[in-house]
Amino acid sequence: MLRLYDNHLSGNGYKPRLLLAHLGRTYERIEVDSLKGETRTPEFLARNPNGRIPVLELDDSTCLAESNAILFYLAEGSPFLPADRLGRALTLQWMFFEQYSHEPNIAVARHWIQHLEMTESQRAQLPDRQEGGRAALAVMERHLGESDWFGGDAMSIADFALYAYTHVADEGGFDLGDYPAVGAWLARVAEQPGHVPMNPAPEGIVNPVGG
Ligand SMILES: N[C@@H](CCC(=O)N[C@@H](CS)C(=O)NCC(=O)O)C(=O)O
Repeated sequence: MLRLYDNHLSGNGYKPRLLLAHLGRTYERIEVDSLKGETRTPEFLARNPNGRIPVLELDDSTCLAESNAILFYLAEGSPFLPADRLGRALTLQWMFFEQYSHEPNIAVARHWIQHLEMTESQRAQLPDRQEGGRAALAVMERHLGESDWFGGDAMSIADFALYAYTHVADEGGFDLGDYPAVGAWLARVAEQPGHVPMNPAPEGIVNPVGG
């Protein structure tokens, strides 16, 4: 059975949880608490030398890290990964945008504000991160003025990748009211059959066969 090493507060962990829910795949969910050092133990580093969740462990014990690589792996052959060459490349384009321009600003601002006692250095960097986050939201707003989805004509893993931290961006000090097309897209993603919320994330076996 697939096993997902995850943390219930993590948007990066939510990405595969959301896709697995849409796919109706059974998996075992293991909660890992980085604040207790559980991502840096020798056992965990053997699964991901980069010491971060999410990690997907396959039936043969192969471990796959990086949320967007996990999405790409799981979506193969499903409607959430376009079949055509350009559609796949556009999907990846938005997933790389998420990792370079969106997550390091929006997720990091949220993490600092919500889950940590900020250090002086983090407090000093926060306005720059928030400015970078607003720039990323503006890029999304512009795209959504012309298209309902990221990466193609239908919802794809690019939408899951971007949804994870956009829908909680207010927790990082972002006002989503400034981005009406982003707000409409968030509602569109959330109303799709198979959607699950980020919290509370279930523990143990999820989507059991016949369950
Ligand atoms: N680029 C990675 C980022 C993963 C990441 O930053 N994970 C955080 C939780 S959201 C983590 O495990 N941090 C624990 C640590 O740094 O020890 C991905 O998309 O999976």
